[in-house]
Amino acid sequence: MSEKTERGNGSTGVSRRTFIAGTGSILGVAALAGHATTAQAATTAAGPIAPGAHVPVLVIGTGYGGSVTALRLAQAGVDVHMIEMGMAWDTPGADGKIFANTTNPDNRSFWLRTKTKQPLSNFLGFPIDRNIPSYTGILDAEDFSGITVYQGRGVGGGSLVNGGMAVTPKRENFGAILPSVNADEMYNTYYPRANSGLGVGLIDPAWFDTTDCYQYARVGRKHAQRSGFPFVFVPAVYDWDYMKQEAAGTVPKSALVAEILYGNNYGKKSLQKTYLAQIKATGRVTISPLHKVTSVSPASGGGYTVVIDQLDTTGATTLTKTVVADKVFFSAGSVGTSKLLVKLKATGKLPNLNGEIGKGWGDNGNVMCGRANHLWDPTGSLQSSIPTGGIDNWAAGGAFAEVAPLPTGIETFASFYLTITKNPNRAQFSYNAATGNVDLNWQTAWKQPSIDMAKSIFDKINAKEGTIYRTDLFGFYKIWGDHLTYHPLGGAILNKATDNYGRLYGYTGLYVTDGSLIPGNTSVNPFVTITALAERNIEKVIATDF
Ligand code: FAE
Repeated sequence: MSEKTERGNGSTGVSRRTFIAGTGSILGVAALAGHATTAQAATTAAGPIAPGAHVPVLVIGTGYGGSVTALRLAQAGVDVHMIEMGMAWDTPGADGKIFANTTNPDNRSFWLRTKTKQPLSNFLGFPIDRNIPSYTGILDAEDFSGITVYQGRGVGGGSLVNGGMAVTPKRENFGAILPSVNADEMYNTYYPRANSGLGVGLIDPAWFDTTDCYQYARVGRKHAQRSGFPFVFVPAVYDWDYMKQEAAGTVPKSALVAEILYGNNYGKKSLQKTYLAQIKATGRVTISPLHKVTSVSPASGGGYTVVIDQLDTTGATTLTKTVVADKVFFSAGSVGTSKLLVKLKATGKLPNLNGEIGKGWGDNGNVMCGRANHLWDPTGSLQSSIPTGGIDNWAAGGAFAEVAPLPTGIETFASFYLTITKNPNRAQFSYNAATGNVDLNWQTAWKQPSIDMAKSIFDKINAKEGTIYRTDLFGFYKIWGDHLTYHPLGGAILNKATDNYGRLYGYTGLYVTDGSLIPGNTSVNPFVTITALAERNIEKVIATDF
């Protein structure tokens, strides 16, 4: 058994250990969280993947698609190696916390940036980004020509950084989300399995109605309902009992001290506490953090040659490893998987991938805005970082708006929203031979349909309430946050680039399991659908391909 500890060069001196080395580090996270996980004693005893290794299954990425895949394979008796470019996030920094706070970003906050790139970039018109030491931090703000795509980096993928909103789409919308998938199977079997595996739960409505920390959401509900829009409670993967204890002051706080975007130290049930804890308990899975897959190609004796760069916390490659895997699962997220596949096809490593690779990418119609409320409508200086309600105008206006927090610690009189819209625009990834990079041809102007759909809600609310849009949150006199997405989807669409279960066309033993399978929109927040689809696909693949 090997254990490896690397000390970062950043100000907090965060270190990381391989989660698979039998260190009990996931249990350590649970202990910090002050509540139990499903993890049993660690039985796996292995370090990062060894150069020259020959493994039965290699999974690229440790987000939702990758974690579901690895767990179900391991439970079926298959040994799995997971490769993750980000850090393990299992060891506290000098401040005693694993994750940095949103209001005080440090080196842990961003993936290889010297200045933060906060989604909400301004306050009162002034830029709020600040310099930080470059480090393999947790949130990647990946810039393409017309859009910045936010993604989680580390063991747990997007579950480390996201808002935890765990939404199953309405059944009547499912046919437009995944047209080739049997909806009965999804709603009877795989959505329930995903919700249970993720630990999804709903806030106690009575507590919602009285607690200070959801004053902002109650104002959002009041304004929605006065304009005739349905307000719906949104389930989440937060331990709601823990949040009540946070409010009572009896446990260390995370949602109630604005932890979001850069990780959550206690109450959120990220994959570390759910699927990854179960994975650890199987004893059949090893995870190599700070390892980045750069190439996959057919091996001469069968299977696939996989090239992996081992990184240090400056992002530099310290060792390049070549291994062979009988089967490879691409679970690097919509952007990560699409970039890999597009490059591998264009550079002749996987030339038989079909012409659908890189196509059908969408932003889930994300657009942000704020509204300025009257002085008699305060939204509260204490705001839980976990959103718990939304305004549903999907059928009439193509928009589902989360009532989001603005947890600044002071009264802002602002209502803030992330709206998911039925934006029809789809972009394509393509290989740029001159730079060696993969580009995305999204254009900022393609957000206009999203803005129009969001306005179907907020123009009406503003008219009813006699209020106006905030113009100071995304620049100087700029209403719409139309430069970003949190929800990248597509690039290797199910039943187009792959068969109807994620097997890549053109090769045997190559699979896609993540958000790149979904054609650009889920009508709600995507991770429950990504998880449920991965559950469905891996069940079929285990039954037929192993
Ligand atoms: P993902 O979770 O991104 O995992 C992919 C993993 O692969 C990452 O850990 C990568 O570091 C790793 N990787 C990439 N390339 C490589 C490579 N070459 N070699 C090795 N490893 C690699 O993929 N969704 C919701 O449903 N509700 C929310 O409330 C919500 N809030 C969000 C808030 C923020 C700020 C962000 C950024 C996202 C949010 N999302 C939310 C989106 C959600 O986290 C996202 O859809 C899923 O994480 C995507 O899951 P995948 O399995 O596709």
